[in-house]
Amino acid sequence: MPAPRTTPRTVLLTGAAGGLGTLMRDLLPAHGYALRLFDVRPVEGAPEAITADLNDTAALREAVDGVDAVLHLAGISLEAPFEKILRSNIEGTYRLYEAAHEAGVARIVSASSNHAVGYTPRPQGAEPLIPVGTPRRPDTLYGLSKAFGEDLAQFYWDKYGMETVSVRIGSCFAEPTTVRMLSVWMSPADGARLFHAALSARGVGHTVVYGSSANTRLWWDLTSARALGYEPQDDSEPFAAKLIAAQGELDPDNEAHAYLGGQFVTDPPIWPY
Ligand code: NAI
Ligand code: 15L
Repeated sequence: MPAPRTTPRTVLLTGAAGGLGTLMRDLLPAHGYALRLFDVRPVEGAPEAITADLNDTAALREAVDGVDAVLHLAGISLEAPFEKILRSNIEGTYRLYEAAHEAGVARIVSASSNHAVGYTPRPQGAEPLIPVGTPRRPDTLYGLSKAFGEDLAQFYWDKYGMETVSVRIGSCFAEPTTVRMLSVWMSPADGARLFHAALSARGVGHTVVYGSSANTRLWWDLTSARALGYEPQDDSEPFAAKLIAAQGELDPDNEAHAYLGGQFVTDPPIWPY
C-alpha cells in the first residue's frame, strides 16, 4: 500500500456511482486523495455526493470549485443510441471541461477506452504491441465518443494549457471473465496505481496511455503509462487456464476475436466482450 501524502489532493470523481467509480472510491484514498463525488445517480453510502447530470452547469461549477484535479469516469460506458451518447459523453464531457477550465482546474484524468481504437487488428504471434499513436479506429458510437474526448482534451491543452491524461482503459473489473480480457485486463489495484500516476506526474500536457495490467498476453504498449510513473503489479495469467478451458483460444478467423475491441466490432455488440 503506498504511503498517503501528507496533504491529500482534492479530486472530483465523476461517475462515482458506477462500477469503476465504486472501485476507485475504495482504492484512491490510500494514495492520498480526498474525493468529491459526482454522478447522475445517487452514490450509495455517500449522501454528501453531488447528484447531478454532466449537463447541469450550475452543479458542475459547484463540483469543480476548489478541486486540484478531476478523475472523469462519468458517461455511457457501452454502445447505446446516438442521442444518449451525444448527451452524456460528448455534450456532458464538453461541459465538464468548460467548467473545469473556468475554475482554473489544472488537470483532468479522463476515461477513454480501447474502443477508440477498437478496429485495430490485435497483434498476433510475435507482431509488435499496438502503440498509443496508432490511428484511431472507433468500433462503436461509444468508441467514437471516446475519440472525441481525446480530441477535446488535446484542444483544451493546446488552447488553454489545461492538462489531461486520456486513459484508454482495457477491461477494469475484479477479474478477467473472457479470453480476450486476458490481454486487456486492468486489475482494480493497478487501475488505482495508474490513475494516481496520471494525477500526480508532472508536465503531462495531453498524454494518451493504455490502461491495463502487466499481462503476459498484453496487446498494447504501456510505455507512455510507465513514463508517468505507473508500475503495474498484476498479470491476468493466473486466470488463463480456466478461461481457455471453458471458452477456447481466440480464433483469428472470428471477427470478434481479430480486433482490439472484441465483440464491440460486431453489429450489434454482444456480451461477453
Ligand atoms: P458505469 O456505467 O458502471 O458507470 C458510469 C457512471 O456514469 C454511472 O454511474 C452513471 O450514472 C454515470 N453517468 C452516466 N451519464 C452521466 C451523466 N450524463 N451525468 C452524470 N453521470 C453520468 O461504467 P464504468 O465501468 O464504471 O466505467 C467508467 C468510465 O470508464 C466510463 O466512462 C467508461 O466508458 C470508461 N471505461 C470503463 C472500462 C471498464 O473496464 N470498466 C473500460 C474502458 C472505459
Ligand atoms: C469499455 O469501454 C466498457 O466501458 C467496459 O464495460 C468494457 O466493456 C471494456 O470496454 C472492454 O473492452 O472490455
